[in-house]
Amino acid sequence: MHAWPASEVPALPGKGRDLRIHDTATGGLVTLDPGPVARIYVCGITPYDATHMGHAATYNAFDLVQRVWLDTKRQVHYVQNVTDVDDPLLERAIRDGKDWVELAEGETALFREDMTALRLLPPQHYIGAVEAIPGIVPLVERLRDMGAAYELEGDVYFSVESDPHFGEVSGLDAAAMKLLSAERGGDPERPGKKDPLDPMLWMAAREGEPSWDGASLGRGRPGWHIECVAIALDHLGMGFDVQGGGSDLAFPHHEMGASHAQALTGEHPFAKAYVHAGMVGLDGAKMSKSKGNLVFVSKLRRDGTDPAAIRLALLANHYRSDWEWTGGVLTEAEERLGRWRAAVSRPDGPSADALVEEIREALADDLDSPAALAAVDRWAARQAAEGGTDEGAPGVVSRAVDALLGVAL
Ligand code: 5CA
Ligand code: ZN
Repeated sequence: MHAWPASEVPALPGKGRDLRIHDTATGGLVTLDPGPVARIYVCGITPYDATHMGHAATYNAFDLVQRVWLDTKRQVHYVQNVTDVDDPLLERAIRDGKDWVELAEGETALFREDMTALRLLPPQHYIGAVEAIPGIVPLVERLRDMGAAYELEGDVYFSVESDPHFGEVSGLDAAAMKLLSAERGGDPERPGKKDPLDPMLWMAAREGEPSWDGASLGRGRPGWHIECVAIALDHLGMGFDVQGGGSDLAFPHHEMGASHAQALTGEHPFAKAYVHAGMVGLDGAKMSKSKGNLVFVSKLRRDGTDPAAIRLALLANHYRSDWEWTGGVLTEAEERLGRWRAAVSRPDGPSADALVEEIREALADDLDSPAALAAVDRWAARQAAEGGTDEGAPGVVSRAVDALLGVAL
């Protein structure tokens, strides 16, 4: 699949700091030490509804990871998937009397537009589940042939006990895992499974549902976790730097994905850090397509909201916190954008050298974007109150805000 156009990232003088970030698997902060090419996989959307503020917040967090890396003069190899066939997508297509392919293509196109408007950097590889099927089938066959997977009434399940590291990503106990598995696409109650937590790798063709040639597996479609594993292994290999997504993906999705990959390769770990963004809520509940309590990026854009203000609203919250979207969050962001634009539109101002370092330091410290915004606020306030004589300063601030925060002033 094609991704979306990249907005240019201005190079800044000097060099950024190495990123220290919270890793779910260790439960603490880790300083990442990527090679000259940092490798990141971020789970993409299931395209059955438009991009909401929760999605945008999560993708914003991983965009910051890349901007910090780029500022350390590394290249970034970024891979994202699109879950363009799965139960929720097929269910929504039936509910709305739509063709599932058209639904997926339409929502993916809208997602690309939203990402472009928000200036979120595109992945180099943007891969759909359907196009990944030829790579998924041999992985499932291999897991089965090595005894890490088994068949149940034509479906194929992964055996979680085949990975000695199973459980290390989320750190949850069996009871918590069982609960979350039932809530998030698993089927712990299905009779005949070796372990209630075992996730499906390949689902045999069902009447009235799309299916593909699965060679020795028979016709069917892939399970959710193996989709991301096949794409990540194909484009990044084992031991890549960051696996990213919202906190609702820590279990089962990232736990199972890590186990699939570790069982397949005998290597550990799948990713060096598992990074999870908090959940954005609306009216006291997690914003979700299934609940329908959504604020869409595309709707705000249609209503004339400046995408830079949407982006500032996301940045005003720390990526790991759970927060509520309100009209007030957006109004505050619009006011801030106005102040910043006024401050950089003057021909000179107070020196911005210290400011660039403050933004760098804030972001390198577990992506503390609220602290970065506060630093720019202080410079803008000084500019408004007393101005300055540094002719380069407004340009430096514009470029730093663009390069490090993705906001065009
Ligand atoms: N296609 C799978 C991943 S392979 C999926 O989870 N798709 S999704 O469309 O449901 O979510 C896309 C991303 O947005 C995931 O990282 C998910 O954790 C994140 N996300 C979903 N809802 C919210 C929310 N309310 N707040 C923050 N992030 C969210
Ligand atoms: Zn995924």
